[in-house]
Amino acid sequence: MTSALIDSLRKGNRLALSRILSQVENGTETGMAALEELFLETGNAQKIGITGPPGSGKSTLVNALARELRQRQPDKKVAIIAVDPSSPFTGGAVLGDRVRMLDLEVDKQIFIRSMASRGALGGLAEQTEALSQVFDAAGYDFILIETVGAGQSEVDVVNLAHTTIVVDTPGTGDDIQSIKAGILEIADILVVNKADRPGVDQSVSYLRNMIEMGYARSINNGKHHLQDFHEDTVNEPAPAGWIPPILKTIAYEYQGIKELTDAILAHAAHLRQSGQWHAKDQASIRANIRRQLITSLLSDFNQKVPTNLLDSLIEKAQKRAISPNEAVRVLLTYNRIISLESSE
Ligand SMILES: Nc1nc2c(ncn2[C@@H]2O[C@H](COP(=O)(O)OP(=O)(O)OP(=O)(O)O)[C@@H](O)[C@H]2O)c(=O)[nH]1
Ligand SMILES: [Mg+2]
Repeated sequence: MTSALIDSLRKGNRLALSRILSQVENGTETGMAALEELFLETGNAQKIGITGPPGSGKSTLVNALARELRQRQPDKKVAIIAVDPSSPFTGGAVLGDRVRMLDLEVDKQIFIRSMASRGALGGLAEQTEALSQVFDAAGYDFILIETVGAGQSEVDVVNLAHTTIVVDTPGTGDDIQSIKAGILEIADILVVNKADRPGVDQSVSYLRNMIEMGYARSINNGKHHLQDFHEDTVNEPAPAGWIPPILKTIAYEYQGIKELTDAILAHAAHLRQSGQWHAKDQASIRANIRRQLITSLLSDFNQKVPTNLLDSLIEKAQKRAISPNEAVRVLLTYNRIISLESSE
C-alpha cells in the first residue's frame, strides 16, 4: 500500500504527497517506512530558511520568492513549509495577501504546507527535516522554510537550510533588540523588509556593522582573509568566504525580490563551488544518525533500567556517598545484565 502511495508521489501526485507528509508528520509506521525509502532519493533540493521577528513580512517574502523562482526557472518546483506559524500562513495579512496566496496555489508546481503539529517526531527541527526530505524526494527543487526567529529551536530549524535569510524591519531606534546576535550569525543573506518605512538606511548600516564585526572576529580566528571585506578587491583571488549581502525589500510591492532571488541562487552556486554544499549534506546526515542513535539508546535504557534505581543512585551521588561516575557505571552494568538476561 505504501509503495503505491510512494509511486504516486514520484509521479507528481499532490494528494499522495500530502498524505505522505501527514503520515510523516504524525510519525506513523507508514510515514516512517516512506521516509526510509524516500531518503535514498534526496539530496537535490536547495533548502532556504527564512527567519525573523513576528510580522516582519516573512510570509509575504516567501510568497514573492516562490513566484519569482517559478517565473525564472519554470521547470523547477517550489515547496513552502511554514514552521509553527503563529497564525495561518498569511498571518495577520490583509485580504489582498490572501488573494495572492490563492494565486500561488493555482500553480501546481508550488506546494504549501503548514506544520500542524509538533512533537511526534522529536523536535521542530527533526520534523522540518523529515518534511523537507519528502519534498526533496518528490522532486521539489527549492524548499522555502519560514520560521519565527525567536529562540534556539528556530536556530536549529534554519541550521538545516543551505541558505538562511534573516529578515528585519526598520525600527524606531530600539530595533537593535529586534534581531538577536545569535540569529545574525547564522544569516547568509540579510533582508530589511518594509523598506517603505522610515529608518531603513539606519537599519542597513547597523546590520552592516554587526556583520563586519562578526567577520573581524572570524578573521582573528583565521577563518577568513581580510580581502573578504572589500568589494573593490575583485582582482584578488576569489575569496573562500561568503559575505552576507544586506538587501532592502518591499515585499508586498514585489520590490527587491529579483535581487533577493539573485542572492539566493548566487549563494547556492557559492556553496557548490566551495564544496560547502557537499560538506553541509554530509554533516547533516552524520548529525541525523547521531541524534537517532542517542534517542534509541536512551529509550532502550529507559525501558530496561527502572526509574527508582536511577533516582536512588542520583540521590546517593547528591549526598556525595558515591561519585556521578560510579552511578553511571552501576547503571550501565545493570543495563548490560538485563540485556544479557533478555537475550538468553
Ligand atoms: N509596509 C509594509 N508592510 C509589509 C511589507 N511586507 C509585508 N508587509 C505587511 O506586514 C504584515 C505582516 O506580513 P507577514 O508576511 O504576514 O509577516 P510574517 O513575518 O510572516 O508574520 P508572522 O508569520 O505572523 O510572524 C502584513 O500585513 C503584510 O502585508 C512591506 O514591505 N512594507
Ligand atoms: Mg508568516
